[in-house]
Amino acid sequence: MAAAAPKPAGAQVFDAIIVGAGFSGLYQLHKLRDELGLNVRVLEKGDGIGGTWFWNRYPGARCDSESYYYCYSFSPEIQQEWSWTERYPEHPEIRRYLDFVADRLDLNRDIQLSTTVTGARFDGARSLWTVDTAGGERFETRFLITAVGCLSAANIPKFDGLESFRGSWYHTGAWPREGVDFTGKRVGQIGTGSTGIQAAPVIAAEAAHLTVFQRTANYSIPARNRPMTPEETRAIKASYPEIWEKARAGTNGHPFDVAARSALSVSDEEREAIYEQAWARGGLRFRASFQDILADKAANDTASDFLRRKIAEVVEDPEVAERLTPRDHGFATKRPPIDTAYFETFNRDNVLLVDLKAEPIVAVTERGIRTTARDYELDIIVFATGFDALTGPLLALNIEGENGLPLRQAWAEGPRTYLGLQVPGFPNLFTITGPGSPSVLCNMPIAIEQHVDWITAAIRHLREHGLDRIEARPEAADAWVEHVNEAANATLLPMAASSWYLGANVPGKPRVFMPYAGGFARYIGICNEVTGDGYRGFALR
Ligand code: N01
Repeated sequence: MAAAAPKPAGAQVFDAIIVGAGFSGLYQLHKLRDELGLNVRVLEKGDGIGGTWFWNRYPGARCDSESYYYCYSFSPEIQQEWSWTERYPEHPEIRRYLDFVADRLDLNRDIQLSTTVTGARFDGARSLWTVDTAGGERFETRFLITAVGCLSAANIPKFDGLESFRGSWYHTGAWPREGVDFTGKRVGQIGTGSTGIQAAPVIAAEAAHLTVFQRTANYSIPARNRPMTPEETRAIKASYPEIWEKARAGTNGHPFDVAARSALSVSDEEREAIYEQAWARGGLRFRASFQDILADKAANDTASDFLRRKIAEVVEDPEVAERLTPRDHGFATKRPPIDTAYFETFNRDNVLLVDLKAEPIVAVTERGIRTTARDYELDIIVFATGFDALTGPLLALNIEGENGLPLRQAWAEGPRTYLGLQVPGFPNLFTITGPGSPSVLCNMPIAIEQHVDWITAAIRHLREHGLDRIEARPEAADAWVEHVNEAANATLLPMAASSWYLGANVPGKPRVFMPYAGGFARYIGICNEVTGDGYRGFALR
């Protein structure tokens, strides 16, 4: 390491600044501080740790991955000491888990809460990042690591008249800590993605009336949540090494196999029985029923048809069932939600479905929502309208790289990264689960761990070789972006025109398929190869 340059008055100097104290920031702090001995500060916007789970406290918020593998794998002690209570953890339990980990590893002393990063600039002459915060603090650091999550910049559609609404409104991703009392209220919920599908049944049970404003009908698989039994927990704890091995060897970082058979290789009766079994078991594993559900349109049609029939079976009013039935995209080409009694909710007397394709929203008024057909009077509006995914949280940091190049300008045509880890022109900036990495197509904690381990090893390498800088080469990033596109195009994923994977949910956002769809195991292999080949595609000096 070169000697630290003199600091400007007032700047606090660290070896590494990590932005965000969710799953990724906590683990990155542990690795850099406790393994490499660096002087590290985590800057966190919230007044508590937890990242995604700090902000997403909406009714019904629960992880879609199963609890026993939606957690860290790096510490055998932690996984033996912690026990999950339910098949899918609810948001408070995930926060309790992260608090437990933070206490266990004594992380809190290096986390600065209520600190919003407003800008970061790279000083090429000194190979240092300057980081500014909303509170007027300035930090200097060799390494800047974003741990801001992929789904943390709320997408609040710009409806005319929202400011005139006399009731209250909330975005699910910035839910008030104290909760929202729906008792006796007329509630309007916009959005039927994974979040809206979790929230609607819970809101409907509490509110006087719920109107669900749906733009795109969605598939959903029952979660079939239940308490964990002590026997299950014991068996899981005894087999963690195999569980993690399987998760790393798979496509999506989940510890289950995708069946090797094609949906088209079995008889209609056999296929139906397989889908019925997967439906009864519940959860994201439904898409592992056949290996070609996301690769072959005809195979995908069999799953989509099965799920459409299920909607018709569950929803009593055939017209409502038809409006709830997705016809414009195949199952799992958008992130598949899982639910607890979502379709059943539309059988309730106090729930109304509004099809925004038939009657788009014109404006929010003082009294509610106006569509092209009529006015809906509401006391509360819930925006379950998703996020400016992957790029949004990074662009919000106002990062400027070498020669003052704003990240926003570098990404004007869409994100350009090498391995989703680094951006050319932004030395020593690492983006945990950045665009171009498996990230949101994966079980997040294990994808995060792989990135953090890679970043830690790269920084260790620099230090051991007396180097200051690592930077993605432009030609390596170009080749990677091309590979990310090829990987997406080898699947049916780009077919869903309204998918947030493509940025299609945010008006004006470049339409680029952002996560790496080539599979987690393959991605790990590529990262390891790059390292083994002397950090191929990175410039080190
Ligand atoms: O967001 P979404 P989400 N007018 O973008 C609609 C993760 N997650 O928060 O499809 C009207 O999927 C939009 O309509 P359309 C998971 O990865 C995880 O639900 O764009 N409607 C859609 O219906 C998930 O995929 C978990 O036509 C508008 C909805 O709002 C990701 O987060 C739980 C609109 C947004 O759906 C995001 O899910 C929940 C407009 N102007 C989420 N703009 C767990 O694991 C948007 N919509 C716990």
